[in-house]
Amino acid sequence: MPETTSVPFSEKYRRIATEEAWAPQELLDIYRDLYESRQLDDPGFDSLWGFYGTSDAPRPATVRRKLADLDDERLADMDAAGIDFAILALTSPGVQVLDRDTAVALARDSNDMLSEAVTRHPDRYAALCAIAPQAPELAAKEMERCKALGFKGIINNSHTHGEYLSDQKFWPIFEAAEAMDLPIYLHPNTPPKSMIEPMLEVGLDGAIFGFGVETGLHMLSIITSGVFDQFPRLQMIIGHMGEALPYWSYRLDFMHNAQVSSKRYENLQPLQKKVSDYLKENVYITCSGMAWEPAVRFAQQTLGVDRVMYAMDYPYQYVKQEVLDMDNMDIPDVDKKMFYQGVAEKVFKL
Ligand code: 1DF
Ligand code: MN
Repeated sequence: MPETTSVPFSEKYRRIATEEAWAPQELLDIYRDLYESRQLDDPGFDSLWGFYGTSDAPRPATVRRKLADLDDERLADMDAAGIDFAILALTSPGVQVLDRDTAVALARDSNDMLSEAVTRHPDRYAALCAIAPQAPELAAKEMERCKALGFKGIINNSHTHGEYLSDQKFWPIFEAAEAMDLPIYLHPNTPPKSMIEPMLEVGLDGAIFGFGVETGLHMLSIITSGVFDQFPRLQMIIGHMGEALPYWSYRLDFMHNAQVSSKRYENLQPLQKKVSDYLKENVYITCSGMAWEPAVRFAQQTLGVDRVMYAMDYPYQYVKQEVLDMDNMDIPDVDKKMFYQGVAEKVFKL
């Protein structure tokens, strides 16, 4: 099909896009300085923001401009793609690469800016609350403040300085999210230094593959560390069609049981349920970057129609044609409405 110039809004459903990135100019400036000073010892950050933050090639320059816009350009792009409503979140790695105090302050500032944008355009936007996992108790406080401001969930951009939320020191974040009934979107980050080297060597560390490997591992380790046994009502969201986990779930169930029953690892302990049960009961997935009918249908089949929703991943993957491809999927209209609208309305309480 030819690339369309504009996609009409649908009368059958509201199209809700659920992984839509933004960044205040202030944060983009910080990223540029961090990259240029090479302070971080984080080759993934340097790879990602060395590119998006400084390249003058058309795609990164456009991404930078669109990230910082929360008004005319973004709304015009949504109109042209037939996107009714966007769930906005601070782009990766958010404040998670910063030192603790700067991260806490900037999470708060960026949440205030995003809240103002939602107030300006309440019929087009809802927001996820950015947190600094570097300070879990303060993150829980910020979540409470954001909940009062009308935020619909939390954004966490995968690892924080190489550390994972499966580590119990971060569990106050899960406890607070469960208590406040706020879903946590576990968005990709670049792989940490300890993981990235062979990916960087071949240029596959980014969104093409490295993101998915890193975030899939992170989600899986949250499951296997027993987070959902401790916090059974907690709900999380992962993009990119579940970062491949739905496709793996049969093997995950078999191997988890096999390794646990033979006591192979001290840190792989029995769970109350099968790994795939947590995917079906505690995890929602979005099709960000993977608007591909066979994958959507597979995910709906394995997780359930009530667990799979639409996301565009604007501005990184702004492709109007994908909306038409999703409209034309050979699935029942009720399921399509769930995909575009119903699941998002439920998980984010829109
Ligand atoms: C990219 C992709 C960058 C995604 C992102 O944030 C991002 C990219 C910095 O293409 O480099 O959110 N994504 O989710 O696929
Ligand atoms: Mn994304």
